[in-house]
This record gives sequence, structure tokens and C-alpha cells, in this order.
Amino acid sequence: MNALPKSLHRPADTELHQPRILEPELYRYEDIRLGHLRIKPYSPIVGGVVEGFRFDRDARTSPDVQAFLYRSLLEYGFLSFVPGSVAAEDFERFASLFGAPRFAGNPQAPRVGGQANSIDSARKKTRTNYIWHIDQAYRERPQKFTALYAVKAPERGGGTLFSNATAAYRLLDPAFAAYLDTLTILHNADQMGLISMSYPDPERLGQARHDTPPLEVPLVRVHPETGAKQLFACELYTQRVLGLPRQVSDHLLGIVFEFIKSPEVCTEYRWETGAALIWDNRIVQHRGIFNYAGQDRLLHRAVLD
Ligand SMILES: O=C(O)CCC(=O)C(=O)O
Ligand SMILES: [Fe+2]
Repeated sequence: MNALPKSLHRPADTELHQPRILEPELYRYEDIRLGHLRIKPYSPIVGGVVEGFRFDRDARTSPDVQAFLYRSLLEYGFLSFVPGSVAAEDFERFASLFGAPRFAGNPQAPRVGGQANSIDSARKKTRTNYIWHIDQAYRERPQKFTALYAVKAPERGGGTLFSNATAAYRLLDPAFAAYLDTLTILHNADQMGLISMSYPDPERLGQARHDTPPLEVPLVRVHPETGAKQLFACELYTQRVLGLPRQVSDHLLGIVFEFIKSPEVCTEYRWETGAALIWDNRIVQHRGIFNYAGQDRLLHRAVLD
């Protein structure tokens, strides 16, 4: 009988082919508390739910509470506040606990008082919010945080997906991650038509295009407050990797996007009317889920620096 070929004796490179696992310290299983305040993990890898908090416009939120919420936001990536925590008319004031509001609407997502704008399924025709992105990743100084308030949540569907894009970076093979650290990408606000579809008036369209020229940014961004690295390339705005042939750039970005979408680092936030939500754009990527046709979905939105 012939001897078996040598290759059958060689152990398969099994470990290399397994999905990488994250350090256990990155997962959150326990609630944390400060007095009556409690934060439960929304999922083990991204998000927290705040209970026992009630925003009172006539009383100053204590610095302890404010610092606890801020710290937790940087740790969990997003915080949701259960219905009853914030009154609709106090939403912008509440959001100001985390930063200074600035207007970031457009004719499709108009102002609703103060600096806040709406995302209203009955009026908004652009659907770029259903493509994975980081808010304003095409700007020199993108907003830090985005806050939403559900004036009307659909009965079913219409959730918002979050990816922990710092955890996604840590899922990568270290040598590949180190290569990504060296790359620069081109972001274009209008790549998927956000600008063109938001400004039907040619005059205003010209101005908006002028105000948002393509921008060179690092593929991997470092969080200025925590030092964590985030995959900054996103499907909505990233056009290509500079210095690479188009085909290589497309494939490389495809790999990056696949990691961002790994279920291991993602969760779906499900809306309830009266819930408030805030996320750190320097940690997460996000997108809405368009699976609620025929139902109304009305969110108010504040953008914070
Ligand atoms: O519609 C959604 O759930 C996402 C909205 C969004 O992308 C945003 O408010 O920045
Ligand atoms: Fe967004």
C-alpha cells in the first residue's frame, strides 16, 4: 500500500481560520449604579440603557450624575433613556448635558425649534440614513455626539443598528490592522447622493456642494478622549483608499465593511415612543432599518459638539 501523502499528516492551520475573539474585558454584563441611576448593558459589546433618570428642566442636573452619564457614554458607545426619562419639549435641553447643540438639518430634515431637526418618514425622501455611516465623517470637524428622541416610533420595525467600530478594529488580524493604520481615505458627502437629494433648489445645491468638498481622512481614527482606535471608513461616505489601485481599494474597503457589520460587534436598538438615545460618533457606526413601510416614524435629532 502507498504511503499517505505528506500533506495529510500536516495539521491544518485551524486556529488561523477561526474568527478572532475579543478580550473579555471589552464585554459588559453587569449593571452599574450611581444612587438611583442604573445602567444596564443593551448588548454585551455596545450600548447601555439608563433607568432611574428623569430630566427636570427647572433643576440643575448634579455634576456627579452628568459626569457619570458622560463617562458611561464613552464606555458603552450609546446610551438609551427609557420612555419617561425626558419630556419631548425638553429634548434639546437634555441633549445639552453632553455638549453644545449645533444645527445639522437640511430641507429634507428641517428645524423643529432651537438647533434640533426632525427625521420624519412622512416627509424625508433621502434614505442615506439606512446606509452604514458615521455622522458628518466628511467634515473637518465632525460632531462628537448625536441624540435622537422618538416622538413616534413604529409599532414594529424601524430600529437603528449600531456597530462598535472600535471593537471591530480589534477583531482584525494585528498585522492587517497595523497596515490599515497607515492608510488615508477620501470621504465625499455626496457619494450616495446625500447632498444632491437634500437640496432640490440648484442655488442651494451649489452652495452645499461648495461647503462639503471631498476630504482626506485617516482610515483608522483615534478617539481623542479614550485613545481607542475606530474604523473610520464607512459605506455612506468613503470613496476610496488613496494610493491604491481602484480594484484593491474596493476589495480592501469591502473587508473593512464586513468587519464593521460583524454581528459580534453589532446590535439593533428598538425604538419606543418617548425614548431618547445618544451615541458617540467616535466609537460607533450606525444606520436605520427601513422595514416599517406604511407606518409613521418621527424622530427629533440634536447634534452636539
Ligand atoms: O434613521 C435612523 O435610525 C438613523 C438616523 C441617523 O443616521 C442619524 O440621526 O444620524
Ligand atoms: Fe446618522
